[in-house]
Amino acid sequence: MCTICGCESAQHHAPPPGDAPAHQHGHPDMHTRVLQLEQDILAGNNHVAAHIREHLAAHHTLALNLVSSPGSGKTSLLVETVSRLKGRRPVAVIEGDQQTSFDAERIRATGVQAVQINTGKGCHLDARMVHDALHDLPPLDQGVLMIENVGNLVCPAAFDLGEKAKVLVFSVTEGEDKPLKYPDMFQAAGLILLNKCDLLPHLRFDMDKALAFIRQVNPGASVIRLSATTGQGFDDWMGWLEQQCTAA
Ligand SMILES: Nc1nc2c(ncn2[C@@H]2O[C@H](COP(=O)(O)OP(=O)(O)OP(=O)(O)O)[C@@H](O)[C@H]2O)c(=O)[nH]1
Ligand SMILES: [Mg+2]
Repeated sequence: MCTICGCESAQHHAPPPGDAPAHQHGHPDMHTRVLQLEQDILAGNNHVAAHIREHLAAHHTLALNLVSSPGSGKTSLLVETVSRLKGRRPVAVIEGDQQTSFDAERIRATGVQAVQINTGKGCHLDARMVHDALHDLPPLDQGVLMIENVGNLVCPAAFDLGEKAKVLVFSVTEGEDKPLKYPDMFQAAGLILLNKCDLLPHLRFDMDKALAFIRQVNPGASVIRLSATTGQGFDDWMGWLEQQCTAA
């Protein structure tokens, strides 16, 4: 575990370029032991994630892991999405934040069930947390489980939560350079939702450059441009969801 932020991700322990390995602190065996610990943590996480995936497959439930930097619009997107889904399919949300139940309350206001996980000093959800939260939800046969991860473009990339895909919410207010600055997260994403497109007229956001950067790190990723505020692009997003549900 990282003593800086409490995170268990391997990324934190990568040596800075041209520098001594992070966390080595002059002890020859320390780096080896840290790497071994990370491998054990990730192996343990993957074991629980595989169990979750089996459980969800048995119920034909589509699970998506929403990741982004803080404030990109994950909860806003989910509020609009679950409002459209409810009544058509069983749907529930697991919310991850370091503190507060604000996001779960926003989901519950739509009439959809939500479980809030507070990670405290942790900067991402792990499979054990999702596993425990599933005990507080009914089975979602032929339905959808949305998992909103902690806002963070680094650590959540490394942790499998048993989801079908990671959906990356990338808002146009963040700048077009993010795919190259945080390539692990953009590589891990099966779908990228380019959010806050209603603000494009007010921003200097180079759309062509952003799309080229996404292609550079993840040539196979689908990209949907939308706005959680105006609903533009939601037909494409709901269509993608429906396809995934059918496949599940
Ligand atoms: N203009 C505009 N604002 C948006 C859009 N989506 C979200 N916002 C605003 O962006 C802010 C953050 O939205 P949230 O949905 O809370 O973002 P989040 O990713 O869930 O944030 P964290 O959970 O804290 O990481 C809020 O003020 C939203 O109203 C959008 O499509 N357009
Ligand atoms: Mg949120």
